[in-house]
Amino acid sequence: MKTRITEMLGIKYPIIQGGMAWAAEGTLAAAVSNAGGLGIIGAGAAPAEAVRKMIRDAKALTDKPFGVNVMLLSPEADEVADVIIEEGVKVVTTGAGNPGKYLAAWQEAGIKVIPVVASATNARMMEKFGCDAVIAEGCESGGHIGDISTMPLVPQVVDAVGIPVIAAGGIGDGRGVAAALMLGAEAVQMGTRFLLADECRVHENYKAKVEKAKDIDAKVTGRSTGHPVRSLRNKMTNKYLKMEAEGASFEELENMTVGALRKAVVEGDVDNGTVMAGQIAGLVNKRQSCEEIIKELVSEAKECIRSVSCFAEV
Ligand code: TUI
Repeated sequence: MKTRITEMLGIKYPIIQGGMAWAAEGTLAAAVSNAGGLGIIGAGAAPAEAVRKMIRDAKALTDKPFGVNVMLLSPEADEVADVIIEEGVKVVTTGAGNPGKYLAAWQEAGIKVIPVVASATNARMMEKFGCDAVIAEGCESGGHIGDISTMPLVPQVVDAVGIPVIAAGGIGDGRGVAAALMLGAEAVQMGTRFLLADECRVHENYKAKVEKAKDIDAKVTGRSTGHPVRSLRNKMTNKYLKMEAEGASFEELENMTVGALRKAVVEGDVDNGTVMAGQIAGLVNKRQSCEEIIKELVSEAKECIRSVSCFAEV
């Protein structure tokens, strides 16, 4: 399964684990990289020194390449950007904004820079800035999302740029991987599936909530505030959506979500916390090691592509 992405990143399979804030630590990233994918540490809003520790944890567990996701809304982003260079990280993905101000320093350090984009226009801009690839993330994803879903987004981004495109949003098994490749993507990024990985250390209550979720359970809060976030339906989303429909103020709504991801991931309060997960959560219900997940994704995707190859003969 060679693509420009596997070649660029030095990985065996075109599978990248999403850099989920709080959930994607050094242990998960190293396990994914050891299994032949690309593991990503999610810096989220963590202080730079905490990110440095996660990077060192990953280095102790793998000699394979791994990446760090910089969440650009984080007040710590400037310091995290420096730590990534100091620690010799090879790949950076960015989310929730424009990474422009960090690009020159990262590129000078030889880091591959792969921003998440939510539109073809944004992808074109990232290519012009000199980014190495883009992740086209559809709004099926968990967490902070854009407006366009994966099926229309990926081919439009593929047509808009010459750099390789990684598809994300709504991909949970080998069928999704095969479909993304059909749309012109050269790798996939998956978050929700890795929440149930043995090496992912989110609270047991969080895992159980993802395991039990149905297709309709992934809701979007914050459309009115300009910070739309997809998470699993619970007491918090019910209250938030009711207040949002009643026209609550930006401050009232934002206050409900401050620290809420940590509450769910670390404390296991999946009623009042934010249980970020994508629309594919309904399909994600197996506890497996990262190695089992990646092996299964690859064999399913291959089987899927073989099963439709008859179309090439007519
Ligand atoms: O970043 C994500 N997903 C995230 S970040 C996050 S942390 C958080 N915690 C609490 C509240 C809010 C966030 C949780 N999930 N995905 C990548 C992503 N980036 N999705 C969409 C975008 C995006 C959107 C607009 C990227 C760029 C963009 O515009 C670029 C520009 O020029 O501003």
